[in-house]
Amino acid sequence: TNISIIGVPMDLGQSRRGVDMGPSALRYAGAIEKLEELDFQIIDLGDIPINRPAQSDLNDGSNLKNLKQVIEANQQLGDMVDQEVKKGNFPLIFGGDHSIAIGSLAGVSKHYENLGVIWYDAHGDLNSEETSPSGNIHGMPLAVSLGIGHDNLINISNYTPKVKPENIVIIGARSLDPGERAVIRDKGIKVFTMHEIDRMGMSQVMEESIDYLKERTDGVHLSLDLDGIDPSEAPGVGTPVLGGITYRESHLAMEMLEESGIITSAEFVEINPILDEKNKTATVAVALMGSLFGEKLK
Ligand code: DIR
Ligand code: MN
Ligand code: MN
Ligand code: MN
Repeated sequence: TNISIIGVPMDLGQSRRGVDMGPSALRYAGAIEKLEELDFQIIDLGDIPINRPAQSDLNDGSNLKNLKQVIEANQQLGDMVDQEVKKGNFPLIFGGDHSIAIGSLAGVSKHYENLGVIWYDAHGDLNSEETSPSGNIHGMPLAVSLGIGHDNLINISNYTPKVKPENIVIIGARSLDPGERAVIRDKGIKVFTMHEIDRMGMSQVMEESIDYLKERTDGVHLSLDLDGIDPSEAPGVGTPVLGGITYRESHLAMEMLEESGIITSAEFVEINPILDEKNKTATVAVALMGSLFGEKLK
C-alpha cells in the first residue's frame, strides 16, 4: 500500500497557539524520510488551508470555540481522506489539534461496516457543548463521532454516527471529566486507563485490545494524541497530564499493532512545537510511526 499524508495545521479546537505547527514539526523530524526508508510509496498531499475566524465569528455565545472554522476544516479533511481510501491508499494525518479526528473518521468510516477506533490519549475527548469545561472542540471528537454533539459537527460528510461505541478502545486515559465518565458508562466503551496499563502491563493491554477489535471490526483507525505519552518524554503538548504512557510502552504498542495488521488509517495529533524542547515530541511521534509501519521487521 501507498501512504497518503495529509497535514492539518489547525489549532482552533483549543485555546493555545502552536499546534498549527504540528505538521511542520513532524516533517522537520523526518517523518517522510522514515516512511520512505521502510519502502513505502509516499504521497504527500501537503497541508489543508485553514481559515482563521473573523472578528464577527468570535463570541457568538455558544460553548463551542471556532465552530464554523472547525466544521470547514473537517469537511475538507473528510473529503480528502475519503478520496485516498477510495484509491486504496493508507491515510496518515498530521495534526493539528485533536478536533481533526472528526474529519479523519468522517472520511474513513463510510468505507467500513464496522470501523474500529483506538483512542490513544490522556483524555476521553467525549465531551459535548453541555458537558465541556472548556468549550474546546478538541475535547469532543470521539463524542461527535458517536453522534453526540452539535448537529453540524456530527453530520460532517452527511452521515452519523461514524463509529459504534462497542468498536472503540481508549488507551492511556487519566483525565476524564464527569460527563465523559457518564458516556463511557452509558455506552459501555472499553477503556484501559493508566491503572490497567500499570497492573496488566502494556503487552497484555494491547493483546486484549487487538483481540477485541479483531473479532468485531473490519478496519481500525489509530488516533494518537501525543499527550497520551508522559510529559517527561512528550513535553510539547497543550494539555499535559502527569503519569502517562512511556516511550518504550508506546513502541511496544505500535509494534504489536503492526504485527496484528489491523490498522487501516492513523493520525498523530496535538504536537505543539512552541511548548516543546528541541522538537522532542515530534521526534517521538516519528519514532512511533517507524514502529507502526514495521521498522522492527527490517
Ligand atoms: C478537557 C481537556 N477534557 C476538555 N481535553 C483534552 O477541555 O474537554 N483533550 N485536552 O485532549
Ligand atoms: Mn485528544
Ligand atoms: Mn489529550
Ligand atoms: Mn522499536
